[in-house]
Amino acid sequence: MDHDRLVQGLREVVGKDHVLTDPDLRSSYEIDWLRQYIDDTPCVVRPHTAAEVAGVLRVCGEVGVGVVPQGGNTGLVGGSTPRRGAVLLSMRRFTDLGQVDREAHQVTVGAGVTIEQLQQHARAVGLDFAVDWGARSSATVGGAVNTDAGGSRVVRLGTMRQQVLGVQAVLADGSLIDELGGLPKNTAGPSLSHLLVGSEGTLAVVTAVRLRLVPWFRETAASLVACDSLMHAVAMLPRLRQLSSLDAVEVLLPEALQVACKHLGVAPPIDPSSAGAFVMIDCAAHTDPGDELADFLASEQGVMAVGAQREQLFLIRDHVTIAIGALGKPLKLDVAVPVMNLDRLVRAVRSGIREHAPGARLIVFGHLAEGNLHVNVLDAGDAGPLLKDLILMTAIELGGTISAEHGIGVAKVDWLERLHGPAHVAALRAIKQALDPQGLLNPGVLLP
Ligand code: 2HG
Ligand code: ZN
Repeated sequence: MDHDRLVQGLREVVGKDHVLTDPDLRSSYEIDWLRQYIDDTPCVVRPHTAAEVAGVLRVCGEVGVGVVPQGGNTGLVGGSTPRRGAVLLSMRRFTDLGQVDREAHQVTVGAGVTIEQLQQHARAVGLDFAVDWGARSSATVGGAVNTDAGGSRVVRLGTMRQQVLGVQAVLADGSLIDELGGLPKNTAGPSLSHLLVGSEGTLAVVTAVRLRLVPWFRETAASLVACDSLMHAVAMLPRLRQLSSLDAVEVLLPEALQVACKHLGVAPPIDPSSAGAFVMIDCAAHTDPGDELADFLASEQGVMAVGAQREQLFLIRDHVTIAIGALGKPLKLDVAVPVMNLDRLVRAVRSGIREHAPGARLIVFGHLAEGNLHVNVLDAGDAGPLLKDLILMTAIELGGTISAEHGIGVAKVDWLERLHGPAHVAALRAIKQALDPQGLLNPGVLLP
């Protein structure tokens, strides 16, 4: 690779202030927030228009160097940190917040807008954005589109895929796709925008997104419910789903509740060892949903609802990842299975750990309604790779997936074909080859 030609070419496209070659300036882009994935990049380039992205791709194509797009750098699977000498393409300058279209309940925003900025922008006119999770203040819309982010409100409002009406994106050859028209009905052929949702930066660079907005439910009521087992928690779902104000159903197994409270230095709302699973139910509506939630809790046999402030519950929930990260580098997996199989999944994981890494610490939490568990194993030692395979293969065998919301990144490429089968992966490969024959975009991610 001709380093000088690369840097000079990129400077001509974005200006010299936006090509960072100094190691001190590059360093925060070269490592993810949980310090799991680290590598060097020759430079960080920070365009701020789609035309500049096209210019960056042209220069990188000419020099023959890959491009890793990065948003808020909150990913958990190594999908947006540099590798293989690729240029790091930071999308954080795409911060345009379009005017909210109140008639259509839609807005167009730049890929570098954070989820929190988007929520605030929508709330300023009485609307809201549907997808929400703990990293909202750093995670960007572009990253969320590329991973098909989910978070806590999927039970009511769906994942990122259901919010995206269309995208503007630059293809590897520098051409532009523009589907920002926002038509809810448009059957003129397959949607290229939706092909890009979940494509993890391997097919195009998303620069702007047209998004659906939802009503802002200002009245809320939440409860932490202690269940004797995970099975019992799952058994609540049919009746829970009947609640018209149901907004989120999160689950924390005792260890998760314990580590988050300890990290925050707060007393747990209930003794973590007193139950087998804790379910956080969040209700939201235009009028106080407290009665609806209270009626549900009163009629549900054998559960104990803990009186706690909603803010406190969310604080605890949003800190589980950070608390685990402070204890070490976990084996971190994001799997989902049909809810009826959740208990079998956890049993298999526990027995695998007992057999192969008895000293390891298992911390499980996640999104109950989607059967999505975050399986974190601390101190797995040499058994890490074996446990990873065991957990991912168990999820597949139970009819589930190896990634529910974090993506494949570099962490799970080896399991993609085992999940989808050869025909599916061959089709994905053919699409990649057609759109990015040089393999410029996010090399090493998603496809084996
Ligand atoms: C969450 O639900 C995130 O908080 C992070 O998806 C999950 O740390 C994890 O494993
Ligand atoms: Zn999650």
